[in-house]
Amino acid sequence: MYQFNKEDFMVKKKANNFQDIHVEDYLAEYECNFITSKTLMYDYNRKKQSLNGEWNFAVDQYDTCLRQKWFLEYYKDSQGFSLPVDFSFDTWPLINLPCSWNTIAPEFSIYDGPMVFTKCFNFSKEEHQNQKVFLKIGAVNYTARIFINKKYLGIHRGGSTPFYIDITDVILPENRIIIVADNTRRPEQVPTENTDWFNYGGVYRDVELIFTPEVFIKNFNVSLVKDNNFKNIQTNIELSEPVDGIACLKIDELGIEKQIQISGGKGSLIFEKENLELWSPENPKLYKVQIGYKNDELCDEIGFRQISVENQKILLNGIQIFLKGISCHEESVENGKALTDEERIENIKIAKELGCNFMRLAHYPHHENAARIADKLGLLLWEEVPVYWAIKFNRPATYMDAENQLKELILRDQNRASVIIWSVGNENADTDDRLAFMSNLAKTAHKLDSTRLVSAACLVDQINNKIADRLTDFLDVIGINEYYGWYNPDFEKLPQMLNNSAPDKPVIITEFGADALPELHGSETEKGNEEYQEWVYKKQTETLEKINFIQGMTPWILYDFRCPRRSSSIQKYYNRKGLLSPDKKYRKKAFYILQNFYKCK
Ligand code: GCB
Repeated sequence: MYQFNKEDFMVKKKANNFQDIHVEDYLAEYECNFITSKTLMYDYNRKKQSLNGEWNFAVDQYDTCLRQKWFLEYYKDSQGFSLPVDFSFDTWPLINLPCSWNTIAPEFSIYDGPMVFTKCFNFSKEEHQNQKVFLKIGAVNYTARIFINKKYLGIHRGGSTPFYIDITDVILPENRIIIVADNTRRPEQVPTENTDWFNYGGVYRDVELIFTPEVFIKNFNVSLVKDNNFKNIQTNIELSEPVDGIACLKIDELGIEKQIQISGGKGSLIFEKENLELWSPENPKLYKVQIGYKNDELCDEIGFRQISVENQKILLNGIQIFLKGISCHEESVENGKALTDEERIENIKIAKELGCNFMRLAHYPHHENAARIADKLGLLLWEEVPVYWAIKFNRPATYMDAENQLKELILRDQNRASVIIWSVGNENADTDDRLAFMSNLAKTAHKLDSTRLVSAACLVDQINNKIADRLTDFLDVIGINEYYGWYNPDFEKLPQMLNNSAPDKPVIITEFGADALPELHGSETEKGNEEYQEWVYKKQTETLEKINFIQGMTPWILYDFRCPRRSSSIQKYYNRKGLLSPDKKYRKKAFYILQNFYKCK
């Protein structure tokens, strides 16, 4: 691990009076130790110590923590004189992590920028002898720089995926951890600075220590082989070290106990099991699966199902399925992006009440529990990375960032039966750079996971009014966002667009919709009220129903969400295309149109 020493911070003097406040490129020192998907590990049901709860924090608008290296905690100079410092870690105000800082007090409600969090914690070496210790941070939006005990550990980019750092060699009986979380929107990030959702800040998913044996099971997957036989199970195991040995897979309920040869830290096995009870939304059957290697044992609940496409059809377990879906952002009025499990369950229950068997988790990876809950409650999922609108498609580092987020998502959720589609992005203009960027993402997703479908939410070719996006050649299912009746006022262009299109793959209408202020009523020709939204839903569903290649839909969106771009008197900084009010207490009229449509489908 790279470690700073004091000399690293002694800036080469350019003038006799040069000081650290004059360093323009102060961030360069922290552009090393990238924490990526390579460190991602399976931690479900592992021994843990939570670091959630009270942390001290300070807004650090000018990034002074990084500029002045507060983490070194120099309170005294070499002669022992007390220095004036610009921080006071332990008397800063307290915040309860995880949370979105925007929801804790009005003064932070629209703050974008760096925020510093610090906490002291104890650790017992005796209790964890011969174990490795990892720090896991569930998500920080967007850039996180981590310091422990005066050492810089690394940087993670990407606001919605977990990351892990091996801290075995730096953890002490008494520790100070510092996280500098920076949600500044920047054009080169993924997503870029312009999105149609609110840019929450903070350490908004769990912070915890994970304990493992010296050599441990880093990742594994268990799934059905995609061969239409529904009886062949495959498993792949990766250990933390390139060792040889035997791992063991057990599924007691099925009487399965298999040995897996490990060589160079990796092992795979395919075996047959008749009469598997397959997972589906109607029957979300999960089996308890145990994987062991020497003194390491992992346990998870895993469902077996096959998702495939055949010409223009989508098949679940070999049977054609129409994906009755709804899109959903990760947001709640009370908690911002830091939803509780109860709120996640509520979202799925409302989707079920609507008649859904499918949900699009837009536009970035939601919490890993969303898929765990969907596994249990029986809901198919579309998961997405925030390659949204105008990304810097010609910038290699931006590609690496996007690809890393995709890999972190896939590795995190690879055992979730509910997840059937990886989406590599949303609404991007069909340029050569974008094609190269997103087709590479699609190839990466296929390479990492041959058991799921790959898609993207594409735009309609507006000039020719048809589905004609070059990216679709690289996708298994085509997602199409269309707003006929809303942004595109001439509704009759929708049937024309569908007529003009002849996709050779299934299409999911990944978005349609209209804004409606909850409880605002009026005529169905007047935009912004519930009757207009209801009219759009009626027209859309009537039209889409007749089209063979349309195999699903995820209208935009389950409930209204915060949106800084939207300042009209109806919007009031909300996107009002929800079928429910932001607090989910009120169902708009269009809710019942979609519910009825799904009931009859
Ligand atoms: C879209 C975007 C979505 C927006 C929505 C809208 O096409 O994919 O993020 O929120 O339209 O309401 O304009």
